[in-house]
Amino acid sequence: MTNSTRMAALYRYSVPMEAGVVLRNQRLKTRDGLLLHLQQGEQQGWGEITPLPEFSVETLEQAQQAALAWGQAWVADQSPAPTLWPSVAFGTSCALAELSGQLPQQADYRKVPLCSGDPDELFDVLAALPGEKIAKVKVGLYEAVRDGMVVNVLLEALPDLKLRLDANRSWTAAKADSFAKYVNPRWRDRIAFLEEPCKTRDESRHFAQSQGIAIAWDESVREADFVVQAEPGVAAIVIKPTLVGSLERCQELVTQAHQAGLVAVISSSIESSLGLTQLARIAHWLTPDTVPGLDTLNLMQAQLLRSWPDSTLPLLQSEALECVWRS
Ligand code: OSB
Ligand code: MG
Repeated sequence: MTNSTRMAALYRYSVPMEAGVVLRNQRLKTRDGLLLHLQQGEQQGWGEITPLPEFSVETLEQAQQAALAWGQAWVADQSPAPTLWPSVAFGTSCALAELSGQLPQQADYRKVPLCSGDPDELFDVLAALPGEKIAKVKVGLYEAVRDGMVVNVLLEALPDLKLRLDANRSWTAAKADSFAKYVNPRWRDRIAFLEEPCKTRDESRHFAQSQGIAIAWDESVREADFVVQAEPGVAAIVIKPTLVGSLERCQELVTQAHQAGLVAVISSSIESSLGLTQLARIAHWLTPDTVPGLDTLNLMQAQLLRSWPDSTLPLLQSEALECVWRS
């Protein structure tokens, strides 16, 4: 065996979720995904391939087939054709970047805590946050008026607080305006951004300009006709690598965002701790000035292979995973 022999393995995992994690129309009982392990000589690299139900275009079965074909070609030292599925492109490119040493070790483990909007809970969470007091609240799940009042109360009660909000395109223009009506104009610049307020991009643009609340693109970033550009009222783009694709594509989006004067936020698609810690490294590498949106580990009941600092969740090793292919 020469020093450069390539070996690979693909593992499948299924980790129970906390009760009540709902994605759009579906309750997520377990998080099911794949971990790819590449070895070449002394080098090795891992990558996570975990399509997100309701968000990814590919199913886990499709991703598994594509990952297997990619792995077989890689081991045979053919240049594997670039894979089409975003989750596979992300996981394979991460494994290669670890193998080659391209992905730096240093990570940004700061959190933007995902909050329910309960002010008492948020007080405790923020008291424990070192540095920048920034939290993320999902809106659009209940009445827009109620969301507006909650946001207003939080900003009024906590003068150092900044908020990221996320409506996941749930509002009509009228609903979005009824939200804004309850947010005191004096606090609006402490909303770092509101992700995708309205059903269409044009409605969201109009909302941002007329209400003086900055918005961010998330879902839009993955649409075929999306172009990264400076626009009035747009502050940021959210990059979810598992949904976007290869590390190279993510780098390109970050560069374009920074050139346009936009913030780029690396964010989770509910990966395991393996993928999440890689996202923290990617964030430190590509977006060192921006706190990434990675507060999803606690939605899961276990960690895989690598632990997130200070997490108390049990850590499972590769022996606990199902090996679906080994070269
Ligand atoms: O809507 O941004 C979303 C996670 C999975 C699927 C969709 C979303 C999310 C998050 C991740 O909100 C956490 C974050 O961005 O801070
Ligand atoms: Mg979002």
